[in-house]
Amino acid sequence: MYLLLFGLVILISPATTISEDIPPVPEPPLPVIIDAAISINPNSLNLKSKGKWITCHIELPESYDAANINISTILLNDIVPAESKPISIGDCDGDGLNELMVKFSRSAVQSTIPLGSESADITVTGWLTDGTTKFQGTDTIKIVSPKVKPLNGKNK
Ligand SMILES: [Ca+2]
Repeated sequence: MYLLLFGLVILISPATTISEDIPPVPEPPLPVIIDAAISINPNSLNLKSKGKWITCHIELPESYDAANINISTILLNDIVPAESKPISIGDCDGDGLNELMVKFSRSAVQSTIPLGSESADITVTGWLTDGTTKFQGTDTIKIVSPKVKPLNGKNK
């Protein structure tokens, strides 16, 4: 019992001192994270293709508007930033919710995909202009690797 009381005194006294001397520092608000529907095009990536861009449509849940996405905060697989243009806003699939269309450098996206992958999860994140809401969503794409010739190259 004595030990328990002693412990309580130790626990309580520093906290009391702090609350009297130093005003509490307000913590930055945690982001509100919302799920976005991500659609990557092409959804089959041929590593031999010479295409320059990957196109991505981002649709936010109801009560959010994709027009409020802060373009400069968009990242693909945590690394690749969205190009600042071209962008467009519209409801391509006609479900009443706007999608934001952005583009990413195809070579930069490919560099995030491990060699030999047959498919890859593409995760896109970003912030809304309110500065407190973050969206994230994932699309899975197929990877078409160039055919590798056998080392000895001999035909039977
Ligand atoms: Ca839509």
